[in-house]
Amino acid sequence: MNGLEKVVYHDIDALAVGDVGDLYDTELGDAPLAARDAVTRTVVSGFRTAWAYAKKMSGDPERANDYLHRVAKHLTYDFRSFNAGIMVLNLEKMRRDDFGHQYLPWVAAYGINDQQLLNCYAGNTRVELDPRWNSLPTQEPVADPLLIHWAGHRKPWKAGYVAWKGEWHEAEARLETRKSSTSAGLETIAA
Ligand SMILES: [Mn+2]
Repeated sequence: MNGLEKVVYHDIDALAVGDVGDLYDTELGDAPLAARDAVTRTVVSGFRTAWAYAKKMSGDPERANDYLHRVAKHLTYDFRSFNAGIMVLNLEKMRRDDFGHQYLPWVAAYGINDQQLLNCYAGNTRVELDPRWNSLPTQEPVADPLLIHWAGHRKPWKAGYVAWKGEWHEAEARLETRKSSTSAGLETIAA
C-alpha cells in the first residue's frame, strides 16, 4: 500500500448532519468513486454534457473534436452524470489508473471543471451513493438529509431564502460557542 486508500471529499458549501464516518465506510469494490446522481436536467446525460462542453470549444473545432473522441473512446455508452460535491474517492484505484497523468491534464487541455473531468473518468463505473449523503435543497425536495449541499448560486450564508438555511445557522452558532469555549480554555492554560 502506498498512502491512503480512500478519502471522503466534501465541498465547503455543505453541512454534515449525519456521521461522515458512515459515508467513509461506503463499499467501493473496484469502482473509482462513489457519488450521487445529478438532478439538474441539463447535466443528467453524461454524453449530452460532454457535447455541451464541446460546443463551448466551437472556436477551436480541433480541440472540441479531440475532446469528444477521447470521451467516446473511454466510455462506450452514455451514463448518468453525478454531482461531484460529495464523493468517496478510491485513491488506490485512481493511482492504478494513473489518474494524475492520464486524466487530470484534460482540465487544462479542454477547459473542463473537476466535476466534468471526474464524470468523464468514472462514467457508469461509479458506486451510487444514497442521495441523502448529498441532499440538494436548491434542486430537489429534501427530507431526512445526512449531508446538505447547497449547490448553485443560492447559499445559506447569503441573503434570501434557501431551504434548510436554519441548519446552517445553527451549525454556525455551535461553532461560535466552541470557539469562545476554546479561547476561554486557552486563557486558563496561559494563566
Ligand atoms: Mn458545492
